[in-house]
Amino acid sequence: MDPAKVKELEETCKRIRYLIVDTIGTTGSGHVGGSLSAVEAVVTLYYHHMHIDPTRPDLPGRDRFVLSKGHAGPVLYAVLADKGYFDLSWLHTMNKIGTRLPSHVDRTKTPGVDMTAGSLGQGLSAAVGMALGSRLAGDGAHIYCMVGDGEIQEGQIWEAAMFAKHEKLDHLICFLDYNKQQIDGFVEEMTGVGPIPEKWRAFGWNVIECPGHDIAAIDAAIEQAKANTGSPSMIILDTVKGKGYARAENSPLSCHSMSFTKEEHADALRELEGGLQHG
Ligand SMILES: Cc1ncc(C[n+]2csc(CCOP(=O)(O)OP(=O)(O)O)c2C)c(N)n1
Ligand SMILES: [Mg+2]
Repeated sequence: MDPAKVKELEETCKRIRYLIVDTIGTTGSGHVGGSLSAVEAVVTLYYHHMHIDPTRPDLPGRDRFVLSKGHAGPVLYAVLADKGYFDLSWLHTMNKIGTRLPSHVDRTKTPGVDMTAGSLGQGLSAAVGMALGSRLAGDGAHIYCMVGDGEIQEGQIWEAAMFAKHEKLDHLICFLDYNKQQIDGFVEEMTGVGPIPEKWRAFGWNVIECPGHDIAAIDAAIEQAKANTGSPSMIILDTVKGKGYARAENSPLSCHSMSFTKEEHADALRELEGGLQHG
């Protein structure tokens, strides 16, 4: 990726972080930590890699993205709104009565959301099914998925992993948001999931370890995954939970879901607005 594009996407990430925090701040509480840790990967996908059309969310043969860690809805909503799938004003309705943006993603409610998720462990299976379906249809689509590091404690993840390799689903590219925290503690202290790369390799996946907030590195990882044949790919993103918003980033183990007073919301917007390029 050329440096100008990297710079452009870094600016996009700042805008997306602002929208995430504004969305959750307006709602009053929400999943700040795991939304902010995923920003660079979701932005690199949606603004550089995916074959999609915001004016046609149901475009046949489009690439798909399954946000298996469905509680991180705000990152996907911010990206979809910014890309024009729906009006930015929808972000201020998240989780309110009658909204089309529930806190956990729902494909029946939101244009551009490819899969419903929230019950952890299920999304990867859905992505595997999509990848198999796409291969049968011969449409050449790439199916992207993102799981959390706590989420991979779910047994269903490993059933899906085994089947994806068995079927040689090389158009399935998954990200693991390795932010080291889950809802109530550090992942390694709750039920250890390591060594993570070795486990995915043992399941036959093409494993790529990647600094998770580095756009150029994420882009290179996706390129490598796209070039790989005969096995699905797992891109392990070394990330920071709450990245880019000081109150969250500095509150390990309490930024999974945070509440916002009106004052905290205003302070957060001032902090994040400071980094935006104007004009
Ligand atoms: C099956 C299931 N069990 C429990 C939960 C409650 N829950 C929501 S988020 C979360 C922690 C997820 O941690 P991780 O996968 O590491 O996500 P991240 O750190 O990216 O937010 C849990 C336990 C759930 N949504 N689904
Ligand atoms: Mg986590």
